[in-house]
Amino acid sequence: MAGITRRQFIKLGAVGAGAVAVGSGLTTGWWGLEAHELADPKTDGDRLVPTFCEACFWKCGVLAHVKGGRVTKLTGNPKHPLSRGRLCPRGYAATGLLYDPDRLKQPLVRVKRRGEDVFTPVSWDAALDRVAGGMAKIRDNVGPEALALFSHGFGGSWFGQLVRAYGSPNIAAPSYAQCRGPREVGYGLTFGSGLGSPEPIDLENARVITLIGSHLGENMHNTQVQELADAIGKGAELVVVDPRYSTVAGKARYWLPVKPGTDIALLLAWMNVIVEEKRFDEAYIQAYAAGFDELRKHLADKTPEWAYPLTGIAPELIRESARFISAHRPASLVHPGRHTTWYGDDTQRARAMAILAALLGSYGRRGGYLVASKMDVPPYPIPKPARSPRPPVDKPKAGGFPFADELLAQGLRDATAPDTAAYPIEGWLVYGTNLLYSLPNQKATIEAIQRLDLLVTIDVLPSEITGWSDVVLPESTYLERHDDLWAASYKQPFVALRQQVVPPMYDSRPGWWIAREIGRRLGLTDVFPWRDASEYLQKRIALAGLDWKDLESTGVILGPKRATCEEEGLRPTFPTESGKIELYSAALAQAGFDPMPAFYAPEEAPPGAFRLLTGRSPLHTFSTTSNNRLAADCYPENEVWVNATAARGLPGFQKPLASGDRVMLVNQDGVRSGPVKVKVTERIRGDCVYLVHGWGHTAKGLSYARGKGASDSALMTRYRTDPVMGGTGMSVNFVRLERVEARS
Ligand SMILES: Nc1nc2c(c(=O)[nH]1)N[C@H]1C(S)=C(S)[C@@H](COP(=O)(O)OP(=O)(O)OC[C@H]3O[C@@H](n4cnc5c(=O)[nH]c(N)nc54)[C@H](O)[C@@H]3O)O[C@H]1N2
Ligand SMILES: Nc1nc2c(c(=O)[nH]1)N[C@H]1C(S)=C(S)[C@@H](COP(=O)(O)OP(=O)(O)OC[C@H]3O[C@@H](n4cnc5c(=O)[nH]c(N)nc54)[C@H](O)[C@@H]3O)O[C@H]1N2
Ligand code: SF4
Ligand SMILES: [Mo]
Repeated sequence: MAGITRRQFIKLGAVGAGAVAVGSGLTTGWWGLEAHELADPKTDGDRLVPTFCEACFWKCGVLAHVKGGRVTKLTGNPKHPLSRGRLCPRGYAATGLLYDPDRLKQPLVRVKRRGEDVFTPVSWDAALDRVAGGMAKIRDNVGPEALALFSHGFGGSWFGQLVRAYGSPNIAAPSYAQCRGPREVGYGLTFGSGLGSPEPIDLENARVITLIGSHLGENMHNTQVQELADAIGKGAELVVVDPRYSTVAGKARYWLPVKPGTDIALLLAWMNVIVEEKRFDEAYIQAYAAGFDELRKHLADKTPEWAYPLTGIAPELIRESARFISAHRPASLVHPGRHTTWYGDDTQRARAMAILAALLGSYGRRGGYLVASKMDVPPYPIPKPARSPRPPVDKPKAGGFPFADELLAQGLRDATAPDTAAYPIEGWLVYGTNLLYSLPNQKATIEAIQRLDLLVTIDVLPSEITGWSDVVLPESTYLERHDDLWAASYKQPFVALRQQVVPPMYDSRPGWWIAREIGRRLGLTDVFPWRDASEYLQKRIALAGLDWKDLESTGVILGPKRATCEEEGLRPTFPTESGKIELYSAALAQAGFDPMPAFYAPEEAPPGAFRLLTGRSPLHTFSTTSNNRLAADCYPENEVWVNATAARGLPGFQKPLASGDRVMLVNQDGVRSGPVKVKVTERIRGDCVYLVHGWGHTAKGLSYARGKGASDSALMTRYRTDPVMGGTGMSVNFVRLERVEARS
C-alpha cells in the first residue's frame, strides 16, 4: 500500500491539512506573503466567519479565519454534519484559489476569432449590456428556448432563476449525464427514488463495505472518508473491486482486480452464489420485493465459473467474497458509486448493485442505505415563470431516453447542430463548468461553439471554455460572496449558509449580482425584487421560522432528525409502480430494455493499446484546482499509471519504461496528449492505464498549470451512450504509448 499505514489513512483529514501547510512554505513567493500568514494551522484569525466550501460539490461547513482583512486559514466547522470539524485537503487549500494571481479580474470581451483566447477588458456596464443585448436578440428572433444554461456549482442557482424567468427550459449540468445520472436512474427503477447528494449511506455503521470502483480516499468526499475511517477503526472490512489497486484497496480484505467493464458479470455471479446458497434476506425480500422468481431464474446460469473468463476473477474468489459480503447483512453496504458513466451499460450496472443491496436487506437498515429527510425552507416569493412554449431540446429528434429525469448536457451541446435537434440552440450561458473538460468529444463541443450566436461564461479563473467565449464575467470566489441557502436532504437534515468572508477582490462580482443585473436589462425585474443576497436570505429564513442571527453566527441549523432506518422505527416504503423493490423491472421491459441486468462483453483494446481509465487525486478537483499552488505543491501534475510487466514490452521503446519517464498518449482517433510522466506499477492491470482527470491545460491565462500533465478529456473522443438515460460512458477510449523524443 504505497507506504501509507492504516493509521495515516484514518487520519487522512489531518494529513491533508499538514501537507498543505507544509506545502505553502515552499511557494508562498507568489502571494508576497510568508507561510505562517497563510495556511499555518497555528495562525488563528481575529475573526471567524462560518460558510460552506465550494472546492468541490460536497459543500462542507467551513470556518474562515480572517486576520488583517486576509483569510489566513480555513478549518472544518465542528457543528456542520458534513465536515464534523475537518475539511479535506482541497478544502484547506481553497485560499489558493482566492489568492490565485491568475484569477479573472475584470469583465472581458473577445477581440479575435473564437478560441484564440484573446480578450480586452471592459466595464461591467459594457459587458452586461453586451450579454443582455445578445440574449434579447435570441429571444426576439428565435425564442427564449434557443438559449441554454450549462451550470455546475452551487452559485449557479441565480442563473437558473434568470434563465427560467427568461423562458428557457434548457438547463443542464455535467453532474448528470457525465456523472451520477445512471446511478440515480438505476436505483430509482429499483427502489423508487434516486440517492441524490450527499448520499444518505451509513458507512459509519457498516460491517462490510463493498466498493465497485468508488475510490474513497482518492475520491475525497470528506464525510464519506471520515465515516469510512471510523468504520475501519471499528473493525469494518472492505471488498474492493477495481482494475487498479486504489488507496482504499490497500485497506481491503478482498481486492478483486476485475477486467474493466465486466462488473455486471461479477455482480450477477455474486448474486448467483447468494441466492443459490440461500444467503439472502428471505424475510426482507418477501416483505418488500417483487420479481424474485424471475431474478432467481435469471441468475441460475450466472455461476462464478461463467463469470471467471469474463471478469478474470477466479471462481473460488467470487464464491468466498460473496459469502463474506452476505455474512454481515444487513449491515453490508454496497457503496452506490457516484461517477458511474463508464461503459454505456451503466444504468444496468447500477441496477445490479441495487438488486444486490436488496438481497442483503440493507436498504432502510442500519449500516446500509438510510432514508434522508429535508427541512422545509420556502422559496423567496416571486412570480412563477411562464411555461416555455417548447419542451427541452436535449434528446435526439426520434427516440430520446425514456428514463432520463434531468437534461443531458451533451444533448444540449448536440442540439446546437440544427439538423439533429427539434429546434436549434443559439446561445450558451456557462456557469462554473469547463465544458471542454467535462464533456467527452471536444471536437463536437468546439463545432457547436462555432455555430453559436452568443457564448458567455461566468467563472473565477481562465479556463479552456473561457478561451472560446465571447464575453467572460469574473465571479467572486466562494469566500467573497453570499449564495442561496442550502437545505440539504440528508440523514441529518440541515440548512447551511454561504456568506461573504472578505470583500470581492479585483473587479469580480458575486453571481447573485451578475444574474440580477442581466435580468434587469432584460426587463425581468420582478424575479429579482430584493436589494441584495442578504435581504433575500433573511426573508427565506424568516419564512422558515428560523433564527437568522443563529445561522449567521454558526453557519448551520440542524433540523429534527427523523427515523432513517428500521432500527430507528422506520418502515421503509418504495415509491415504485408496484410499491415494492423491483428486482424485475416491468418499466424497463415495456420500453424494450433488459428487465434485469444482463452482461454484454466490452470491446477489447486493439493490440498494443490500453483502455484509458480516469479517477481523482485527493489534492485536486477536476480541472478546477490544477492552478492552485497550494494543492499543486503536493501533486503538481498527473502521471499515467502503467502496469510494470506491460511497461517492459512496449513496441517502439528501446528500454523498458521507468517511473518518471515521459510519454505521449495517442488515442484510437490519433489524438495526442502532451508529454506526461509515467508511473510504472504493479498496482494496475496490464490491459488499462490510468490518469487523474483534469490536467494538460491549454488555457493561456493559467500561468502555473498550462502544459502540465495530460488531458484525459482531450483523449476521450469517443463515448458510448447509455440507452436507458443518455449518460456518456467514457471509459471506451484506447491509447498507445509513444516515446517522447529527447530534446536537443
Ligand atoms: N474526461 C473526463 N470527463 C469528466 C470526468 C472525468 O473524470 N473525466 N468527470 C465527470 C464528473 S464526475 C463531473 S461531476 C464533471 C465535472 O465537470 P465540471 O463541473 O465542468 O468541472 P471542471 O472541469 O472542474 O470545471 C469547473 C469550472 O468551474 C470553475 N469554478 C470553480 N469555482 C467557481 C465558482 O465559485 N464560480 C464560478 N462561476 N466558477 C467556478 C472552474 O474554474 C472551472 O472552469 O465532469 C465529468 N467529466
Ligand atoms: N479528490 C477529489 N474527490 C472527488 C472529486 C474530485 O474531483 N477530486 N470529484 C467528486 C465527484 S463529482 C465524483 S462523481 C466522484 C468520482 O469518484 P468515484 O465515484 O469513485 O468514481 P470514478 O472516478 O469513476 O472511479 C474511479 C475508480 O474506478 C476504477 N475503475 C475504472 N474502471 C473500472 C471498472 O470497469 N470497474 C471497476 N470496478 N472499477 C473501475 C478506477 O481505477 C478508479 O479507482 O469523486 C468525488 N470526489
Ligand atoms: S469534500 Fe473537501 S473540497 Fe469538497 S466541500 Fe468538503 S472540504 Fe470542500
Ligand atoms: Mo461527478
